[in-house]
Amino acid sequence: MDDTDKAKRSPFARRQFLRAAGALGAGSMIGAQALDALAASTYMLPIGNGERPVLQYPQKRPLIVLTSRPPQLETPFEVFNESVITPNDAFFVRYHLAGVPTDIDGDAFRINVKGKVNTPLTLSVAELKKLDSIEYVAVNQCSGNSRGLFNPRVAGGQLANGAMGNAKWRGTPLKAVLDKAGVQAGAKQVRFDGLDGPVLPTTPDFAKALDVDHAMDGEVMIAYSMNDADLPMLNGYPVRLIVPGYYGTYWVKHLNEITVLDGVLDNFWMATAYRIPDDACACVPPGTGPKKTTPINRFDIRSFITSVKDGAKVKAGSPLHLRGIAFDGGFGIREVDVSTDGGRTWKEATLGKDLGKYSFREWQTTVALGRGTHELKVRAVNAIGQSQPSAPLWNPAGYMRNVVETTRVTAA
Ligand SMILES: Nc1nc2c(c(=O)[nH]1)N[C@H]1C(S)=C(S)[C@@H](COP(=O)(O)O)O[C@H]1N2
Ligand SMILES: [Mo]
Repeated sequence: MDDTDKAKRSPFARRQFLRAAGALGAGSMIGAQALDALAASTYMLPIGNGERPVLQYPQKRPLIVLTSRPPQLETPFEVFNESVITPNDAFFVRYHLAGVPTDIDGDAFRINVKGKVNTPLTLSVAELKKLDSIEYVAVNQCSGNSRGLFNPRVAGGQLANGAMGNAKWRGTPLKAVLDKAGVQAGAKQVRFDGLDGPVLPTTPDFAKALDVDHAMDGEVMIAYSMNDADLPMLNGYPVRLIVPGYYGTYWVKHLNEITVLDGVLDNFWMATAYRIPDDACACVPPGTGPKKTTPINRFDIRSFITSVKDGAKVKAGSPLHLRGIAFDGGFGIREVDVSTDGGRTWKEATLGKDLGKYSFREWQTTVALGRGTHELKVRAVNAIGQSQPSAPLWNPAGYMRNVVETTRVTAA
């Protein structure tokens, strides 16, 4: 089968997929039998060795499995063309440690606030909901989203572009909680820890920290609602931290411990992992290591065509409607341009509804392609003039890919 045929096929291995979905029944928990059936189903990611099992976890539709212990699930890219908001049941899942909670009593759950505060607090979710509330749409993206596209390849989860999602979050500003507790003078950072933990005592517990000023900016949120519903268990039920514009690593799930520190958190997850080269591009020459690193922070700017797949066959001469999404670290998308000639010339696309500076921004345009193969490209510019590189930047952890992506199509 040639490349074009391959691309025309659904990336789901369809016959097995349907059989597997049937075996599950309606919205059920996963039984051993259903698991066996689903394991037969696969999805082909557009990366080397990209064949992955597809499994349905509780509260989720079938998603692409990177690892099952702990669950790391990628969203099929088709979902991003269906709506600008990523449905809860399609939202990606990332955990580090195998001690993942599967059953949390939301009424019994407590959030402890301690450390350098005047009044330590123990809050139930009901009490949290009585404080101020805020709501906004924001993208959550894993630092290693698209890592599988790095060249030279790097170690770590080989993800395609589906470790991101856009949701409407509602919750209590972290500032309201910290004000209630009273942050003491000399506080430097706030540490966030969730209910999940390591299975082995030698594995470092997953905890992250933000500087106090950031934690108190009024936007960082303890969210109890995602797209007008409770958070799915796998996305942090009953509450998680939302750090808009920042990589998902800070968005601590099942958040049950908030500790105000008078120093800088020096654990594995801050001091060793999730660090990027401390330079303007967060990059180093391929194959080399950075001299100095800094904790990963804001998203860089990205854009995608969602309506046409790499390798697709389209009709020559007639109007081809293109659409997609763009987002950045919170300045907001100002412009999206599309090229049909490999980046030689660009045409400005029409932006869709503005759902806020932290959201995916929809774009669309219409092009016509003559007979032959074409390289479609899309690039975004944000409100402060940042754009995407035309050649990929590299770093050894495989973070922050944001090259102008290329979609090859054949018009006939
Ligand atoms: N408690 C907890 N929170 C966590 C993690 C984790 O392992 N445990 N992983 C983080 C990382 S690296 C990412 S990318 C996001 C993913 O959020 P999601 O699983 O809701 O998509 O959760 C973050 N919060
Ligand atoms: Mo992540």
